[in-house]
Amino acid sequence: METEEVPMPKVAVVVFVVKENSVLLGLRRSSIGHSTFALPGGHLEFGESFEGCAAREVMEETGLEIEKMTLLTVTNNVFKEAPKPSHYVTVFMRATLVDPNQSPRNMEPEKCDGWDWFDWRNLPTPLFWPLEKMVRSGFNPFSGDGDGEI
Ligand code: 8DG
Ligand code: MG
Repeated sequence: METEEVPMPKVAVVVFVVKENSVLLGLRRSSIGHSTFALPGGHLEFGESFEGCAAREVMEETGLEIEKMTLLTVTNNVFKEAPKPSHYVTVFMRATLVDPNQSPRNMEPEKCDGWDWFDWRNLPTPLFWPLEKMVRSGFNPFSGDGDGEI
């Protein structure tokens, strides 16, 4: 079909899973952002809520069960350098663990080298550039919800 040839923006939902002062990041193996640290997340499915997508993607990628999902912000990201140029409207959510003692598992090793907790004040490098851009702008996923900025 002719319309399939026209590139379209897609919607992604990604999640700051927070635990104390840390967030969960994984080293990407996908072509977009290969070898950079990124949040768990993926494509919004037809008919899905942001909260539902956040819970599903975090479970699929890390095995973690999350709760208290809230919408933080949305950014517009055009990946011109990717093998196939792509454009994502990225919805950033925040969530906490149902069981704070649960450890992440690397459920999709073809997409990620592994998950770990990183202190927000001491993030690893390089960060996936949409995340890097937010950090540089002063964005803080811990602020504005009563939990206090760190
Ligand atoms: P799916 O097919 O399982 O639904 O998707 P995925 O394979 O898990 O997709 P993804 O690449 O992890 O996420 C989709 C897009 O979201 C990604 O290509 C670009 C955008 N994106 C950002 N920032 C981040 C981020 O920090 N983490 C992730 N995972 N994706 C991000 O703009
Ligand atoms: Mg993903």
